[in-house]
Amino acid sequence: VFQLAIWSLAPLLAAIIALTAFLRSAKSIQTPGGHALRFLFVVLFFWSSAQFLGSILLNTHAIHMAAKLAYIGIALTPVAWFLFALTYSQRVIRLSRRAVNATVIVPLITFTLAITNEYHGLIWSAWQIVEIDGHRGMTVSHGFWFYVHAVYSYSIALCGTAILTFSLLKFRQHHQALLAAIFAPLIGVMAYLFYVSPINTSPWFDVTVLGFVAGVIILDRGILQHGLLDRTNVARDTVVELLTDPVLVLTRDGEIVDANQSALDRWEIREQPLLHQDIESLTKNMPKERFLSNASSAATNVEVSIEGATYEASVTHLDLENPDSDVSLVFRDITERQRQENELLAVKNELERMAHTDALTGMFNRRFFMQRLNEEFERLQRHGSVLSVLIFDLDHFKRINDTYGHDAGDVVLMGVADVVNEIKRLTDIACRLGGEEFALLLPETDRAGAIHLAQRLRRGIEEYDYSLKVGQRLAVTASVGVATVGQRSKAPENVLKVADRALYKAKNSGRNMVCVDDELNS
Ligand code: GH3
Ligand code: MG
Ligand code: MG
Repeated sequence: VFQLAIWSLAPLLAAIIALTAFLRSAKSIQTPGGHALRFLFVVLFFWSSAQFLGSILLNTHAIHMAAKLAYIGIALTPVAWFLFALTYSQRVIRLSRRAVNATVIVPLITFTLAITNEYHGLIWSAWQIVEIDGHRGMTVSHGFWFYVHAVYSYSIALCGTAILTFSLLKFRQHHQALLAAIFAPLIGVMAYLFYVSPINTSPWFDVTVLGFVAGVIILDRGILQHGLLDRTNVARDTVVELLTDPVLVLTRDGEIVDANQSALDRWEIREQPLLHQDIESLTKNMPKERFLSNASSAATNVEVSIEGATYEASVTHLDLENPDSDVSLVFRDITERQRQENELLAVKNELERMAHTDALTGMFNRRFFMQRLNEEFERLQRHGSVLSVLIFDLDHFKRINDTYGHDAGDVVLMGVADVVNEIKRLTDIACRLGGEEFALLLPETDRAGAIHLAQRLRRGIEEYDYSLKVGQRLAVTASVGVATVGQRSKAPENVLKVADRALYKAKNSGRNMVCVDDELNS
């Protein structure tokens, strides 16, 4: 019933390897291409085991049957290869389910025709059982459909290889995996060419399937060893792809060589694809050196504006050891954050301004005055020099309010603020202490200077034309108290009290005048 010959070894070996590979590949099922790879092992197993059976059987009918069954594997192997390429490099092209299903139509026809060959001879136009070299086997002439099948198989296998090559080119570090992808089917083709070449003198020495199995195993190793089918790597790849932050990969020359979906969705314009553009076509006026020269093994952040949005780009070398390696940019859109920060800053500035200004006159308020007074004292004690303070209070202001109304009083207060701002120097701090009482802090100003300024102020208030705003001629005057302190003053913080006392004296001495407190030694 059986015959044993050395020729059976090749398909037997192929069947064992394919089966083992299938069983061992159970873990890779989760990774892209994993299903198709297992499918490839299965169809190769069918092919090789059917061929093995055919080579050990003696019964004519059984040999025919084995040859027919082998066709399920022969016809599906190129499709399985194509599907592996397609699903492995999922981002290169996407085919619809229908298109994928359509790829098995020709193999199914081929298999059906092989099974029913007796009725039409479309696969084998003639076959005969011969005995050569003491081995019984089948020799055939091919029918029409066989050539359809052959053309289809080589075309689809070539497509698969092209897709895989293209996808691996994107992972430019993985040369070995790339070579494996190209050589895997080539080994099978070479094995087939050897089988039909004149070098091979035996019609039984068919190593085709073994060649294909070997090719796929090499591919499996090549890809697995370089982590391309490794689950964590694929997971990382998927994470980058799903990340809502745009990610770009640049060469050292600033050419964009990879972009995740988010970057494509955001920046790709139909007429101008993102890939192979210079990064400056995106960043416009920002030179690419900002990214490239800042790239280091530790991520550095570069702020960049692209199409009206502001991003913080985290820049990293892809190969930590090689400063000439590609550079990855992960962009975080900080437009909204920046807008909020600016808004908050504006609010903070406004609050700060409000906290130290008086609403009616726009002068500083008492709080700010006290703060500046303390600062000026500290400076005075460290660096010496001299400092004066004026306090002035409008005379009989109650009467103005009573006679012309509170609003008129307010207008007078604003007029006084105008006078003060007109007269004071830039470094002087003017404030409304409250009511109709004001103070001026005069750094680097001695007693004589302070008195001089106080007199100008008193005259200014008296001469100012409040009628422009109030509508009638008003007599407004003020009394001014002056205090001056030097570095060696015993209690400089008392300067306000001293000035207040001088003011009190001015009020008591008839108003509309400037007084200095005599007890003060500067
Ligand atoms: P003198 O200082 O010369 O002794 O007399 P005076 O009338 O100015 O004295 P007093 O300090 O008693 O009166 C202050 C008045 O200032 C009381 C109040 O009617 C008025 N006043 C205080 N704050 C304001 C303000 O914001 N607007 C207006 N219109 N009046 C104010
Ligand atoms: Mg007053
Ligand atoms: Mg008063």
